Amino acid sequence: MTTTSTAITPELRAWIVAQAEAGFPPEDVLAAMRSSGWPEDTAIEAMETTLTEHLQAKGKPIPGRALPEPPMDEAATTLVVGGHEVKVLMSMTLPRVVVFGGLLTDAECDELIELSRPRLVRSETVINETGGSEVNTARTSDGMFFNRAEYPLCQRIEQRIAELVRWPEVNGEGLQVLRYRPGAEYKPHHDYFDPIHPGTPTILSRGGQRVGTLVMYLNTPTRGGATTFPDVGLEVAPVKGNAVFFSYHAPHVATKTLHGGAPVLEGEKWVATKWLREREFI
Ligand code: PD2
Ligand code: ZN
Repeated sequence: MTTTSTAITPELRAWIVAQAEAGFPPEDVLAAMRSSGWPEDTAIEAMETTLTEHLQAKGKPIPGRALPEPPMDEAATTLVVGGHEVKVLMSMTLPRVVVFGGLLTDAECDELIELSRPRLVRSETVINETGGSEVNTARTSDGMFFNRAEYPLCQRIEQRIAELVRWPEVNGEGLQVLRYRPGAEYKPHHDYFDPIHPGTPTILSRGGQRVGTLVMYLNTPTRGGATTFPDVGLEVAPVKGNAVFFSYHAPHVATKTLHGGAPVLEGEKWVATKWLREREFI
């Protein structure tokens, strides 16, 4: 890779952004850069880097950048993934949220619970300064991570998810299982990693940003435990086998993907979470 970043001075960056915001097409901006002596490859890379960073900082989508997204274009009420029927129960555009019915069978939910139960430990949250993790009162569940494809069950679910949201299986983190006891909750947060935190580059070195989340409900608590989206007043009821999917095109509040797990009031709540990264998660 060429290292043009040192050549992109603040003045050049400001000029490229000003041209784009004034509505000049990229070809014209490139032509102007070429005629002031920039080699074509360097000019293209400088433009791409500058405009991507600029859009990302403003929380705007980057044209041409793909996101996980279910095949909703046909407005079908049922999606068939790997021979398994999944219902579309609700969808919205901002935040991008889709609620699925029957993503997991009762037997799959029960098996995930039993495989995870002996490995549960108090859940931790990321330490922003270092990229490490620690116990935090904002998250009072117990949890564990499976490795990707650790059991045939995990692999089957991972394949189904990959097909459902059209995102490579290898870009997924291993499944996380959480158990919330009565009173336990997960206070509202974003699942992406905030670029302002010093620990973020370490986290991003394994597959880049998170771009999507799927929370799958493994049981139905008697009361409480909804997944909430406070920016838009949405509450998704935790119903065994159902799942809520949401995607975020940038690590930015403009995605309106602030979400939380409301306190469980009666019974337990079990979920499995699948986080999707930009690239292969190693
Ligand atoms: O359990 C939930 O509803 C929930 C809410 C918010 C899970 C997550 N976030 C998560 O696993 O990121
Ligand atoms: Zn979350």
